[in-house]
Amino acid sequence: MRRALITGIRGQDGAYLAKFLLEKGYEVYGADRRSGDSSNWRLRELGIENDVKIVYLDLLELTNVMRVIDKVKPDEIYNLAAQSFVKASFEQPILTSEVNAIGVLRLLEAVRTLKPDVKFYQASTSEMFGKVQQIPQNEKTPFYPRSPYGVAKLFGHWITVNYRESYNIFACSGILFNHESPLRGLEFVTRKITYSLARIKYGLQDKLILGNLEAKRDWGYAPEYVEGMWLMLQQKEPDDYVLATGETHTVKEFVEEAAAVAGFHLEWTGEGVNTKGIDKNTGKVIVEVSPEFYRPAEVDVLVGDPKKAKEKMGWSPKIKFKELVRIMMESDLRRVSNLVRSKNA
Ligand code: NDP
Ligand code: GDR
Repeated sequence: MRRALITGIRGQDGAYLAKFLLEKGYEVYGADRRSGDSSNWRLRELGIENDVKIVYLDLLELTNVMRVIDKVKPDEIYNLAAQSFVKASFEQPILTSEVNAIGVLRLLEAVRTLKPDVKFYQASTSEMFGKVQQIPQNEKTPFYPRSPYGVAKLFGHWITVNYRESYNIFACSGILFNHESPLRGLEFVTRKITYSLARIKYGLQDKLILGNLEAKRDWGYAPEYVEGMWLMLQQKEPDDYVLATGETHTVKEFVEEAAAVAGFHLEWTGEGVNTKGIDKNTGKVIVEVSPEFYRPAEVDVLVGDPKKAKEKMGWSPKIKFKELVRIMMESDLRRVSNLVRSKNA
């Protein structure tokens, strides 16, 4: 039985990857940093809460990381743990770098010392492209990160490449574009949109307040992306791959599509921070913009080219923008409706 260690087990990708690997027959160890709210809700929603073996691991502490690697002796490590919210990285740049940059190095040092034959996956990101030099972006596109998050992840990417080249470790860096799902954290724009619109629909909230509506992202479906992570570690040679859909849409388009699924009849007025989204069914303003949600430096447009992943690993995403929005919006409508029903019961 192959044994996998997943850091970031309580995050979106950790949960989907754990489910995927359990279905493949792996023994799955999930590394939890024991934060105040070590909530199991994602593992519970996927029905695997009791199937994952939890170990305590914080990427900030080298001795802790070493003991876990020594104890678990995994065949594969998926390093998904990170301070993953780009906006917060402007407020916590040092913590973000400790976790997202030096944290990767701590893991790799532990691997080099204790388990050099492990297969290692690093969760890299399209945020490393930042101020885009080329459209679409592929594995050869130059990097120009635009946030402390992106800069720290770039270190994580290069140190992974460096340990592969220096010590012959089977280390892969997956450069993943945004991927979403009903298990996405509420701070990220897609889930914020679908959850807020569902709450507005059921009378629990008046408005959805967003930042930059013009940013463009290449949004895919998380369960398909975790399969791509696993495929990288099953190849003959370690390498780096872009996973993306190849489509890009604005935040505004995401709101429009989600609003339509939720049964609103959205009409826009104004521009920039004065933009308002009015529901024509009721005449009420349901979307507004606030500078509070803008970032000091923005990544304007991301669109990935997943050609290499398709040619070398046979990976290609099936769920594209419209279907993704529908899945997320319908899931949040169900969630909020159940909540309202249980409150009224
Ligand atoms: P989440 O934010 O949902 O999950 C990240 C996890 O990392 C959380 O469970 C968090 O723990 C854990 N974590 C944070 N700090 C530490 C630490 N010091 N030590 C150990 N664990 C820690 O992220 P996603 O699942 O969305 O993303 C997974 C990875 O992929 C991240 O590295 C992210 O940066 C990267 N990525 C994500 C993309 C996406 O679109 N989702 C795209 C490209 C890359 P806790 O639960 O306690 O907060
Ligand atoms: P991102 O995701 O920064 O791409 O990082 P996020 O959903 O936070 O932002 C996407 C875009 O939407 C704009 N935006 C808003 N964002 C948030 N969160 N809240 C708002 O109210 C809002 N209004 C507009 C943002 O400015 C941005 O342009 C995600 C994370 O999962 C990273 O960990 C991962 O590496 C990248 O995706 C790929």
